[in-house]
Amino acid sequence: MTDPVSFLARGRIAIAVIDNPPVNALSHGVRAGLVEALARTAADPALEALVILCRGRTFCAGADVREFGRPFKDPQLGEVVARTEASAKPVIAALHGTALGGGLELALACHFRLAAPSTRLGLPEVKLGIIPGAAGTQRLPRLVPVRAALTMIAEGKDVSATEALKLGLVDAVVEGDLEQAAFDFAEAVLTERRPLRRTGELTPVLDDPGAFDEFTKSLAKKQRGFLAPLEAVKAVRLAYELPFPEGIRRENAMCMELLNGAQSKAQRHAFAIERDIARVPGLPADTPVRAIGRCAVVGSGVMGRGIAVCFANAGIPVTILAHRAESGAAALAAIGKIYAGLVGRGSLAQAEADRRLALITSTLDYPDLKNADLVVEAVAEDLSAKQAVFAQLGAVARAGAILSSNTSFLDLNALGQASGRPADVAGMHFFNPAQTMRLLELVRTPASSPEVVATLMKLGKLLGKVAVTVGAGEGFVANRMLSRRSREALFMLEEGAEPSQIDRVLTDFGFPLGPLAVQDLGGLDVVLATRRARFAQLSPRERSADLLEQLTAAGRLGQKNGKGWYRYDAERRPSPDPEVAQLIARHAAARGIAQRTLADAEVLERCLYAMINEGARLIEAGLVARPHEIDVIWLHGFGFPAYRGGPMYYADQVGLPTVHERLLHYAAQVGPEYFTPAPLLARLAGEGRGFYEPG
Ligand code: T1G
Repeated sequence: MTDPVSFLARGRIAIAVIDNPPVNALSHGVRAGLVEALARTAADPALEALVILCRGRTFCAGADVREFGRPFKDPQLGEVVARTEASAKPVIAALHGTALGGGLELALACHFRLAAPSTRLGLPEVKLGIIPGAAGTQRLPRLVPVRAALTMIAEGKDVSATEALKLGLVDAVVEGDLEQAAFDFAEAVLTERRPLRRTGELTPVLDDPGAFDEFTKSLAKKQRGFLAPLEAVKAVRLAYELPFPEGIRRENAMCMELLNGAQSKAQRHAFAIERDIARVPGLPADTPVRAIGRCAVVGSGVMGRGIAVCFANAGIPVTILAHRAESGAAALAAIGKIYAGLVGRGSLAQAEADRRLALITSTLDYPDLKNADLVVEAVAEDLSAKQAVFAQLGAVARAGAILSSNTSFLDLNALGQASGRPADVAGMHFFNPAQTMRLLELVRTPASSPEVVATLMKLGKLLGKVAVTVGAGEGFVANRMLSRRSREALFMLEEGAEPSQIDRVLTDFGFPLGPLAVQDLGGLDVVLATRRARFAQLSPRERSADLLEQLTAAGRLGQKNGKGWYRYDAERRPSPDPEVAQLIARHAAARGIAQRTLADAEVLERCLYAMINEGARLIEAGLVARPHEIDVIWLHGFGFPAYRGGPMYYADQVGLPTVHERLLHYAAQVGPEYFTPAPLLARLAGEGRGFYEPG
């Protein structure tokens, strides 16, 4: 392992070059190398300034998350930044890529900072469940207004180089050769005898005292249940109240407490597994991928439009095949509205919106898809309709084109057969709205070629999605586990729980919305259609639990028409509806189901453990390779709170012996067909292991 920090001199300018792929994390070797570079610069009278820069794609992107969870080896980052700022000779940071976390903290301790135009600068520690721990919360407020500091630190939002220049966070944005620019800047600092500006010696100006309360209130809502954002507000406030040395001591103590806490461990787990799933077990890393230069979407409905926008956003031309001219025109108009909304909200420049819109065309004719490298079918969830589409695609698509379906549960093997080229077929299950939901379930059949899987995984990342490869079982993974939670919610409603109790228990757990509010949001008619499609698999009690049929028959479709499980006011605020309570009571009475009061713990356990048990079955069946994919799906597709790590990680924290015991309890109470522990779960519980330590 070569030293990750090399030290060289150009005349009177020393240069410390960090080269620690993939993101120049501030691992122990980098920290030690920086301390040595500072010492050598100080000791050599011929050297009068030090430039710190990085090779590769980015300046230091933070502390090395792989070192977390065990004692940090000296020199710790706090010492490195302190020595940097204390240097008697000017230290200049040359930033590019993503200067994040400890990387930005290192730069803040430098006396001057330059940035390449595309640099992003941030302190995203709260996303890992911690706060900056190397004086970031104390130095940043000494350079930028308090609201900017709170946005960057408590919300974890990064800023561009241009914004950083405006804020006073960097001294210059430099085009061209960054190293040369940094060298020239250092020479100028010496020639002009510029005084060293030590950030820690600056006095922060509290330009908006009300910001702390405002951020605390908004974060308590937006980041409900997360500890770190609120701690970050407190730490920033200390910068204005305490002397710098005391402020950094308090900050570091707060950071370490969070680092050792359950929330950060879960959020670091979430960070790690989101990257682990990019390596699909059994798929060699060097599997060839196919070029995807042109796409097509069959179907001009909501999902087809959203999928087309995903491709255009990634700069890929896309043709929408509509079945009627007016629906093609309607789709393009709707997509125009999507982009107009982004421009209106300031999220996208008009020129960029126009560029992306120009990439999207529509047609009525299948032969127009003959040059597509990938076609995604997004017609109605009707197997015969989809089979007809795949038969057409199999006839017109060019050899080697990938044929995909957005189906959320129908049989992809049948679609592969219909196409006549099953090796080129796999599912791309987008989540509504496709253009914003990050989760993408890539569904492989036994016939799907490895190239197709590798190509779609790479494309998923290009689309900015969290792409998860799963097998083509009933309901795949996401909806298969969701259906178990929905089943238990229906059963508990029949037994006496109210919609508001079920939703409160799950939102108190950390979900943004409860299961029934989610159904109202998506539309009870949509949920009913999925139920009907799965009807053959339902047990007699599930079929008899036809509350959705009754609600939709009573004209209750959810938020879309103001009433579903709840009644909604003009601002779509929900309130319990006595009509629903009466409907459920009549339903239960007609089926002779005794009513009782259910404890919140039962509501939570039946919803979560039914899902976890199904997750274990999915792993046993080989429909997912590991618990990683399951947790990523639930974290990114269904709002499972990141500070709990995902259902399978959460089960490990509860302890599988406990989960196993509760499953046996509910198997006796609700029925063995619903809660008999999956053999994998029973085995791991018996051996005292977890899903993440299968041995
Ligand atoms: N430490 C170690 N490895 C890291 C890493 C890190 N901080 N960041 C990324 N990697 C690895 C990642 O696991 C993956 O590895 C590869 O780099 C590419 O990552 C004291 C304590 C930088 C924007 O929170 O946001 O500093 O899977 O797939 O999409 O206050 O990674 O290839 O083997 O994400 O181009 C603060 C976290 C740390 C930044 C690049 N810093 N990283 O995104 O690539 S805490 C962060 C990111 C801290 C101090 C505190 C992103 C990225 P592999 P990738 P990307």
